[in-house]
Amino acid sequence: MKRSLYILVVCCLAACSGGKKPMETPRDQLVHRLFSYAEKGQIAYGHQDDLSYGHNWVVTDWENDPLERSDVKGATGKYPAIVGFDLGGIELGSEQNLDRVPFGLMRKAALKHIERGGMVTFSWHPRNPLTGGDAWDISSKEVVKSILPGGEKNAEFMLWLKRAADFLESLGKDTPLIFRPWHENLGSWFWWGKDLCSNTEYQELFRMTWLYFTKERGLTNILWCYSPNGNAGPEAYMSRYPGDEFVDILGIDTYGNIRGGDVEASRAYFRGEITQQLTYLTALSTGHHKLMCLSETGQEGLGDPEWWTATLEPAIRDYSICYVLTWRNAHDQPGHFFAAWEGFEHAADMKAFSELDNIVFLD
Ligand code: BMA
Repeated sequence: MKRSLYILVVCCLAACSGGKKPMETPRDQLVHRLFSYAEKGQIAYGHQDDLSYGHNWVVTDWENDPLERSDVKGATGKYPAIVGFDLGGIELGSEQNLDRVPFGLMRKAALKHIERGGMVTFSWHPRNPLTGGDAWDISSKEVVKSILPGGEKNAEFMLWLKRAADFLESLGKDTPLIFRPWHENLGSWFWWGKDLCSNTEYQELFRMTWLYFTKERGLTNILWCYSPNGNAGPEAYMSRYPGDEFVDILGIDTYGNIRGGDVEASRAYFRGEITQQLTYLTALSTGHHKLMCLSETGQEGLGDPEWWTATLEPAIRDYSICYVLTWRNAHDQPGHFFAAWEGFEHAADMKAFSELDNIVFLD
């Protein structure tokens, strides 16, 4: 479904909720901000870990660092509208996450970005609670079952949820944020993935997480994003959907790496994939009255010189996604980056993207 119909539905929903105007919470403000992008045909741009490190730098003395550095700012002159962070490691009470970002820095960077007028989103790659391995340890199909109520690891896992909730709560209960747990659930590379637990077990895990954060901890400032890998199609997408009560944003993760060294063919392939996936996501988000986003994307290494303006933007411009987030620029893996930086040979293309009327950066 194209933008005009989507907007009509969203406006009707807004009108129907008329009558007495309740006080707008910071969470409501974030919802309205995201919906207003859809209304205006705009898409907010986000980058994972943007303020904590970049392609060849890392914040070390975070307590004193002004957190002004950003690869995206270096390339475009502007900060991204959204910054993504990952909680992986918080469950063990670690000082830093799986990518060695101190949680103190994460908290400071998230609050700083919000103070600048930006938005924040959190993903989570927790360790495997049954085997002790990492999020990618798929050696057992019993993991989700073991952490659900009645399972041998339930009590321990509730402590993991507590630690994650403690961290998010430390940002302030009035701080609106997006939380995107249990992502890419239709592939089988995480312990909560497709072949690793049943649909029902997955749904119970998502709901249990939501219930703990929302009802037990009162973290009603959170917008919940459900973000499967998008290539599995609409039936699969909904087969693990936890339910409308537990989700605010429908997301998909889809990457566009260069295939077989052929830039043109890769562009066509990515555009085809995005068209197919955002078409069904539009229908679902309209039907379920949800926001939608491209929760993770990017081309590792940006070998397509015009990835931003000739590949990404043409692929997404006709869809009312409220944001698109590209993945991280690792400081310790030279080829693992998804945004330009100052001095990168194709940086001008990302700058041109940042100047488009329909793409929102932080001014
Ligand atoms: C993956 C890679 C890993 C990283 C993980 C969590 O996609 O970037 O290097 O540890 O995300 O951020």
